[in-house]
Amino acid sequence: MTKKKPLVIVTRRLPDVIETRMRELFDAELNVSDQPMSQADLVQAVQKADVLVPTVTDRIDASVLAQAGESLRLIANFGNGVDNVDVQSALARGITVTNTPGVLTDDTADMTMALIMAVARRITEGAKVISDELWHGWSPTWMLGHRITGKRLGIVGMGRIGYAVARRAQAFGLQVHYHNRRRVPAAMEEAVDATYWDSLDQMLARMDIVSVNCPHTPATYHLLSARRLKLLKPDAILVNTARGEIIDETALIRMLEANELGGAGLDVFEHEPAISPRLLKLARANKVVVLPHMGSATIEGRIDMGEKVIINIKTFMDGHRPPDRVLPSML
Ligand code: 8YV
Repeated sequence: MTKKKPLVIVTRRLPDVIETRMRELFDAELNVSDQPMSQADLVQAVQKADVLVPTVTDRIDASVLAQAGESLRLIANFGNGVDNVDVQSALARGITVTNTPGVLTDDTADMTMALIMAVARRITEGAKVISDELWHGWSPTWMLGHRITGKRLGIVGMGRIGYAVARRAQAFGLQVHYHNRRRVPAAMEEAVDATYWDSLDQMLARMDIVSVNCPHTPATYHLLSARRLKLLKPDAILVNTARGEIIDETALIRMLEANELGGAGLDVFEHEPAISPRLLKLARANKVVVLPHMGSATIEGRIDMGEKVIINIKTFMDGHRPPDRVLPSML
C-alpha cells in the first residue's frame, strides 16, 4: 500500500526545479499565477493543508491560525525572517515552524555592500544621468561621492548576515564596529578586527555608516527610533537590508528631507510593498537609494532556500526534527 503524500500548499511561485521536486515528493498545490494570497485564501489553505509554505508576502497571523484545520502540522517558511508568521500562536497550537537560514547570507551581505557603495559613490544617480542622456562629459568636480576606505561601519545585529557584512567591509578597508544582544566570540571579533559596543546609542553616534542586519522581532521593532536616528552623525549613511519595521521610517524620512543625514540605502520598507510617496520623492531627488526587497534575489539562493524547505518538510514527515525549526528562544 502506498502511503498518502502530505498536502503541501505553496503560496507563491518558486524556482521550477523546486516546484518539480515538490510535486514528486508531495501532493503539492502550487500557485502558478504567483498572485499573492489574500487572508481569505490563506484561511482556506490552512484549513486543508498538512504543510503550508508561505513567504514574506503572506501574513500568517493568529486569526489565520485560529482557523487552521487539524491536519496542519508544519509551516515551512520560504525565507529566513519569520516575522510574517505568528510563531507563538503556531507553536501553542502544536504547529512546527521552520525557516531557511544560512543560504541567503552571502547574497544579502553582498546587497548590503552594494547599497553602501550606491549611496556613498552615487552609483544609481550616475547610471540615471547616462540613461536620461544628460551626460556632457567628465569634470573634476562633478558627481563626487565619499570614500569608503577608512570609514567606520556600525553593524546592528551580528548574526550570520551581519558577520558576512563585516568580512566584506574589512576587505573594503572599513573599520568594523557592532552592536548585538550577545558579544560574539573573541576569535570572530579578531578575524574582522571588530569593536563591540554594548550600548547601541554610543555606537550610532560615532559611525560613518550604519547597517541594519538584525531580525525583526517585537524587541527590534523601531529599534532605530526617532530618538536614536537623531544620534547619527549628520553625514552618516544608513543602510537596511533586514526589515523595514526596525527603523522608524517616518522619522528617517523627516531627517532625509531636512538634510540631517548623509543618505540612506533601503532594500526593505515599513509597509511593504507600499512605499511612502515622500520616500519616492527623496529617491527621485537622489537622497535615498531604494530597492525592491532584492537582498536574497539570486537564482542560486532561491533554489537553496527551496531545497531547505523540502528538507524541512521531508524530515518532518519522516518523523524527525526538521533541521531549521524556529524555537521560542529565537524570537
Ligand atoms: C526573502 C528575506 O526574499 O528570507 C528573508 O528573511 O527577507 C528575503 O530575502 C523572503 O523572506 C522570502 O520569503
